[in-house]
Amino acid sequence: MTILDGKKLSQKIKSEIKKEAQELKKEGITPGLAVILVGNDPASQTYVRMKKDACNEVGIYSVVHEFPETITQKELLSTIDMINENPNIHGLLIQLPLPKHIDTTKILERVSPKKDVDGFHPYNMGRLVEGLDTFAPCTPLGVMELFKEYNIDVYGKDVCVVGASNIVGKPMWALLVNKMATVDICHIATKDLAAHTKRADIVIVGVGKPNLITADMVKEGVIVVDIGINKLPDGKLVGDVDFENVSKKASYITPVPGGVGPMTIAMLLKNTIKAAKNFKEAK
Ligand code: L34
Repeated sequence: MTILDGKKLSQKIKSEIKKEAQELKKEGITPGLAVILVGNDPASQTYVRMKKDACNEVGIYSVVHEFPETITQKELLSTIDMINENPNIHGLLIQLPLPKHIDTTKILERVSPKKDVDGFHPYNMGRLVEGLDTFAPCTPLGVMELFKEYNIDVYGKDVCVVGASNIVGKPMWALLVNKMATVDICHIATKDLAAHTKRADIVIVGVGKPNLITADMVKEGVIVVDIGINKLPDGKLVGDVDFENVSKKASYITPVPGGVGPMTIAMLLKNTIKAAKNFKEAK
């Protein structure tokens, strides 16, 4: 059993990105990222702080726009318009989830597709499905990067993706199908989840339910990617997979923490560099 070590790979990617940021600076462009954070959800605050720290580490300029839970949709839209116009900012992300009174789709559609480093704009999602150059969402992109690092070729493999969200499951499906995997997407209405996971060469799960995937649900030698992040009452961080038992059957498995999470952040940096390069070329 090999651990898919996202923490280690993210460090390696960050050192490459640092060099690219330096190159861009020599050419007169400091890559810049803006993050919009609404409300005071502790997990969102943690992730945004981690994103800012990662930017500092690699030499990407970053600004966090923090707003109270009570911000209106109109105010949020005008902030996005302002950032879209700012030539020093190449990437913009709105940390999710947003408060209930805000129409998330409307907000995400306002982000310039050129600055959409999260890849959540329908324009970029459409390009992703068509296999065109685009910004792919950071979490599924990080999973593909882990596969590449460990020489896992998804061509012709049976992959089961558990979770059909717009930010994880659906873009994960697109990235895998574009690499010629056969992909099952399972979700809350799936009749027999185990029937799907059992026949899969690769199981990728991002639902937010501790111990959803147990050892009896996977085949011997399976590759398991755990995107779930759950905080137990005692403060311990776990994924959606019963790691202790599933790891005994797996050939490769990601840990939580230290698996997909750090890769998400590394891919955000990568997408920001890409946005800055695109900006440079368009000048
Ligand atoms: N717009 N909203 C937008 N983009 C995103 O890409 C995200 N996400 C998800 C929540 N909302 C978002 C993130 O950034 C989840 N997420 C995220 C990012 C990083 C980590 C986890 C989730 C991460 O690095 N986790 C660490 C543990 C961190 C801890 O100690 O809490 C890990 O090792 O898994």
